[in-house]
Amino acid sequence: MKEVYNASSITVLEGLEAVRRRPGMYIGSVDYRGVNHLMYEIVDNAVDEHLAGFCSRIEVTIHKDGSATVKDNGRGVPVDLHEKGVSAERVIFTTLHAGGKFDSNSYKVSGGLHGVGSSVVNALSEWMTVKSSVGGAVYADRYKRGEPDQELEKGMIPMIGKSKKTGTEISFFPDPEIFGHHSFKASSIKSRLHQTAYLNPTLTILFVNEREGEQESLEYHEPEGIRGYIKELNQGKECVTGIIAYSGKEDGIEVDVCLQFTRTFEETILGYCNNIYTAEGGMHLTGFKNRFTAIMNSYARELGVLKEKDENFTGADTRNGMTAIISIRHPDPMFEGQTKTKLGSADAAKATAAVTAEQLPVYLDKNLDELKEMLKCATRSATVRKNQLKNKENLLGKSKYSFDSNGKLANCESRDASKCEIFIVEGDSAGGSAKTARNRRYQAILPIRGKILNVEKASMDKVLANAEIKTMINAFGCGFSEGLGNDFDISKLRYDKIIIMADADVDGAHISTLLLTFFYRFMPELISEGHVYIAMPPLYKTIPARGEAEYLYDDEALAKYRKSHRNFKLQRYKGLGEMDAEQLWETTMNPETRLLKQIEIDDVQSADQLTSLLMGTEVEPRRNYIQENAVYATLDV
Ligand code: TSJ
Repeated sequence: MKEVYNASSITVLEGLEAVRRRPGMYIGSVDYRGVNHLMYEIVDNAVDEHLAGFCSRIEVTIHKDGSATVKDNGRGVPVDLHEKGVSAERVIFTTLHAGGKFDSNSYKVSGGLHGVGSSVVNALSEWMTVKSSVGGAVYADRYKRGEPDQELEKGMIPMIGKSKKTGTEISFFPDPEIFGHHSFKASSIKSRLHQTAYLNPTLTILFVNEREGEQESLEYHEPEGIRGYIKELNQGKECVTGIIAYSGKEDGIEVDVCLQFTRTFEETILGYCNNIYTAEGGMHLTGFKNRFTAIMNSYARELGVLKEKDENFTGADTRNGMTAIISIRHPDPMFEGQTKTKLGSADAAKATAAVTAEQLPVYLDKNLDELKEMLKCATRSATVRKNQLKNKENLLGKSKYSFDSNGKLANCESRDASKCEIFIVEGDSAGGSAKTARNRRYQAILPIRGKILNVEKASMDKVLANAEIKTMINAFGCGFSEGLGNDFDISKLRYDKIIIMADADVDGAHISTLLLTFFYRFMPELISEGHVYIAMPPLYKTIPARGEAEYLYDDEALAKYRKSHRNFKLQRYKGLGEMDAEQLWETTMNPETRLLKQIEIDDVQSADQLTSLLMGTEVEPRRNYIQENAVYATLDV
């Protein structure tokens, strides 16, 4: 072996070993989400350089071979000699948690793995190359599975050229020994890059995908900032106010707030701290919400919307219909919670409250009509809330514990929830076949007809009055939650898997989207805990003169099959209803052979994308999902 290590490299190797031995500890998981994590960590370092004020452009490329390159026009990773006479670059890429030591800016600003660092990505990459352009020269270094792959002269990494520009270019290949066949999921990367662009209005991010069948090049630049993000979030909804935006600084904490009310019963508040999405919320949201409630109640009394005898609006009342983004920059944030995505710093609450108290009334005093619309939203919520208990009793009634409200559910025999599945099947005909085909011990069938109500548009009362939805709530057994109350208890869920089974056409995709929207709004834990799946029925069955029949899932697979087979009959399935019970079992229900797509929150968040994905207009992404989830399918036994 080459002697490329000095005395301190033993601990370095131990560190990298630890990362490779327990990758989940550092990046969460080793499926495509882990692969994407690597990308985010690298990109976040470039975003930090932007936040430090030295980088305006980041280019992200996914290459044909599955590697990636991230390039910025910042100052370039430092290459000068550092401790023990080794280039700073070496230390950065081989030492766990090296990041902070090199940060000259006052705070660690970006997100990702909260500074776990480029050395983790390096350790989990089959290879990584680093190019740093600084001081008129370009320097290059390379690694294999985190270990340096070239010798240094006097501790310096070699100069490979000259450049008037500065910047950093990192390429890496996620190690198949760690990630198996999993690869980057472009849709998630794109949505995250777009989000980063919204949060950094002077940054431009270029995304290039060179992978076969996915080729595209996109530029994200959002000079309107989070205001533009609110526009995107509220696209297609009826807005009852303009976009209310204000900013301020308190105790060294910068606060940006943007909000708008829509005519819905939804509350969507996204919080960020130093560009990190705080999925579990935290103090910045608490401060904003508390002050917002107080301000609205005080206006409501002033304007006579609430009379003396009336109770105050609840916080949830005042946020009914609100879409908001609260983004703060904190010099030393404290993250808590299960996934370290909850902001614990108490001074953040003080800051968002103070800035809101100072700025929001300035806008509302000037826009009285919008204020009145906001108070109407609160009033509607209060009315529903007051009727809610009564409504719930009336609508779900005593049938809450009886299993089926309209007799269509064919339940399974087992009461062992960990083994039970429920198929929600589009159409009575397919529902009938599914009932015949199923393993009745563990598989329940709930046929639904036509299109269930669109819960994004309908009001609470209507949603709860809908027969299909009532049946689902009753069947699942775990209640539901919504903006105005929370009865949901996932421990009561009667099925481990909720499997949506719809045709691979426009209508089928629409039904799936509506169902997912319903789960997302009213039982989000079902999705976040991984209980929701979509069955992927095949489009074709080939029956060759010799050899075994095969099921094909898209046109591309058929084209490929045609190349290697001549003499065969082809059966095309137009819909689930056309399959007999045996075919339905074999292709779509048998845990040994079926393909399931496990739904994740980010699939549902971009419902538009989901619809086109499910419709199969984009063949390649659909096939990727199927391949990705072929693993789930085989693990599904
Ligand atoms: F993750 C990573 F380390 F691999 C990485 C770092 C990846 C990418 C795409 C970019 C970067 C990066 C790091 N871009 N820019 C920098 N900047 C610095 O590391 C840097 C440069 C100069 C100074 C200074 O104080 O002079 C300080 C820093 C942190």
